[in-house]
Amino acid sequence: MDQLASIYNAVLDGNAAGAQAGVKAALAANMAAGVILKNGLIAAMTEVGRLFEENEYFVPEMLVSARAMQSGLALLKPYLAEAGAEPAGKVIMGTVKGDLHDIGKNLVRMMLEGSGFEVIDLGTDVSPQAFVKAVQENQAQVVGMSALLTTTMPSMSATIKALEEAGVRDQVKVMIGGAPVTDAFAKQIGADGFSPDASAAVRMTKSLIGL
Ligand code: B1M
Repeated sequence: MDQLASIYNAVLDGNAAGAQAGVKAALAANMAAGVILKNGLIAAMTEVGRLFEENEYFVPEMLVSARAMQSGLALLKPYLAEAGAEPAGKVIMGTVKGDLHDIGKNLVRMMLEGSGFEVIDLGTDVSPQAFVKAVQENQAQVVGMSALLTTTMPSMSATIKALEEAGVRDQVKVMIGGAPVTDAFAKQIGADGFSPDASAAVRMTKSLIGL
C-alpha cells in the first residue's frame, strides 16, 4: 500500500526516479503488476488529467508527470506481459504528412499509455498510406492524427479518404487533434472525434470504444 502511495505521489510530482523506486519496491513486495499499473500509475495519471482540466496543472506539469509515469511503466512492462494483462485498447497514432510537430502528440500518447492503452506511434510526417498499412497490420480500435499546421490539416482528410479506399475505415474510429483543429473540422472531414487536449483525448478514446 505504501509503495502505491509513493508511486502515485511521485507521478503527481513529476519525479521519475521516485516513480521507478516505487515500482521496484512494489515488485519486490510481490505486488501484482496489474495492481501497480491500475492503482499506482493509472490512478496518478487520472488525477493529473483532472488537475489539468481544473487549471491546476499546465502542459509542463503534465509533461513531467507523463514522463515519470513512462519511466515507471518501462520497468513494469515485462511483468505485465508475463502476467498477460490486457491493454484497455490499441491506438495507432501519428502526426500527419508534412508536419513535424510532435510534442502534443507525444503527450497524448503518454496520457493514453498512462490510462492502460497500447499505442503504436508512427511518429511524424506520416503519410495516409502509412496509416492505412498500420491499420491493416494491427488490430487497433482507434486511429489518432495530430496536426499543428493549417497547411497539413488537409492530410487528415486525405488519410480518412485513404482508409475508406482501402476498405478499412469501418474497422477503426478516427480521432483528431492539434492546435488549429476544431470540432467543426472533425465533423466536416468525417472524423469520429476531436479532442482539444491530452486529457480530453483519453476520455474521447474511451468513449469511442465504449469503455
Ligand atoms: Co512550429 N509552428 N513550425 N515548430 N510551432 C507553430 C504550430 C505555429 C502556430 C507558430 C506560429 O507561427 N505562431 C506555426 C503554425 C501556423 C499555422 O499553421 N497556422 C508554426 C510554423 C509556421 C512552423 C514552421 C512552418 C516554421 C518554419 O519553418 N517557417 C515549421 C514547420 C515544420 C513542419 O512541421 N514541417 C515549424 C517548426 C517547428 C519546430 C520544429 C521548431 C518546433 C516543433 C518541435 C517538435 O514538435 N518536436 C515548433 C514548435 C515547438 C511550435 C510551437 C512554438 C509549439 C507547439 C507545441 O509543441 N505546443 C507552435 C506555436 C504555439 O503553439 N504556441 C508552433 C505544445 C503542445 C503540448 O501543444 O501541440 O497544441 P499542442 O498539443 C496539444 C493539443 O493540441 C492536443 O493535445 C496536446 C496536449 O494538450 N493535441 C491532440 C495535439 N495532438 C492531438 C491529437 C489528438 C488529440 C489531441 O488526437 C489524436
